Amino acid sequence: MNDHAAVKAALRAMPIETPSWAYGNSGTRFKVFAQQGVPRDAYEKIADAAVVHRLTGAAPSVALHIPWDRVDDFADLARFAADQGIAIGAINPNVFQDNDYKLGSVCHPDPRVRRKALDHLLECVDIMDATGSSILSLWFADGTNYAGQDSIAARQDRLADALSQTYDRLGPDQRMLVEYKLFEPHFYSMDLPDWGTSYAHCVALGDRAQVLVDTGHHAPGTNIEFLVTVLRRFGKLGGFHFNSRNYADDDLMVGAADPFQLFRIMHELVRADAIAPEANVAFMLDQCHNLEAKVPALIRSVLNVQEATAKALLVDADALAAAQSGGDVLAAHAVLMDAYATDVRPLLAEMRAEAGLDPDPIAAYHRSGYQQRIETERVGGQQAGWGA
Ligand code: LRH
Ligand code: MN
Repeated sequence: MNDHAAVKAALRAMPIETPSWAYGNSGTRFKVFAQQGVPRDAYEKIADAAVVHRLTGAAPSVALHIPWDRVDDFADLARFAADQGIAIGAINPNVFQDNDYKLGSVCHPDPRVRRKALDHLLECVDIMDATGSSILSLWFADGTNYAGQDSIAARQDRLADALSQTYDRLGPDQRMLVEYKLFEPHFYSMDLPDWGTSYAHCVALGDRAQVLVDTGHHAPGTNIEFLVTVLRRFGKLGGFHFNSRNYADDDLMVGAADPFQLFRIMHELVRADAIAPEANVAFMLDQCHNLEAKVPALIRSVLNVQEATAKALLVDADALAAAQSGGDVLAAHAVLMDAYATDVRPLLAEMRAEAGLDPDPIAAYHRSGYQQRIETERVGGQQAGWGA
């Protein structure tokens, strides 16, 4: 069992990347409820992300989404981020909002549309060169709504072709993470519906292509920690888009809807030595704060990941191994439940205090007056959102 010092050391070495789009307005097809103080551009999103890092000490980078975060000078944006104490992380292309992409982007039947989508993916690698990012985070909305609408096999060929051309463009220190999603926005087939399809494409591409697991993208009842363990075993676990859900891709705060599932996932990662930086697993959030204030919601989310990870690091590995090899089902389960039932908040508060941080980042945020300041200052202009 890891002692408290080892738990704190492991958490201090575990960065959690926040998503720029979670700082902007978001909603559902029914309504997007705009919030006061929401950023108007990538610079303001980065300023908010820097506050999350300043208060948690655990969110040193922010992922961008293009074109939502397009700026004239990405190198300048990276310099601004550095001045704020954070870095620009994964670059997410967007080939799901242009009218041309109705029947798909890289899987579209029309080669002209496929070329347009590929050019955007390649442009995003150029942006990675400018920002110093190492991850190209790929998600495709591509799919069909009715049987027969298009050839599933032909679309796979088109997908493989675009992925391979993009892979060839990557620099030596860059990699691509391929995200999958069971359904939405298409409801008969998605061209990357599950971990198996993503895994197969990544194996075909090479070492610098790995699978991105978005925890909201599975069929209800899917044992995510199982697929994570298998992907890790084959060296294809590239990273996560953490969030939580009750029904579909709800994009709620990670650990809110199902904290026990998050703990089980982190437990398998700890067992597989996949927490340490050298494991190169990217821990990223992908959430939408449709009703709640955005910055404190992201602070809460970072804390939720830290709490689940701390509990997982406190699992008595020797007792667990003994019970498992002895076939003692109840004892083995009890070892895990003991760790899960552990209140790790005092340990994490201590870790923050030792790092010169406020033990309670949420209270610190409210005391900072930052929310009032951005609500007062950020008046006028176009609030950031998904622009759908
Ligand atoms: C798709 C997704 C993908 C992003 C988007 C913001 O549902 O998870 O990762 O591009 O959300
Ligand atoms: Mn995602």
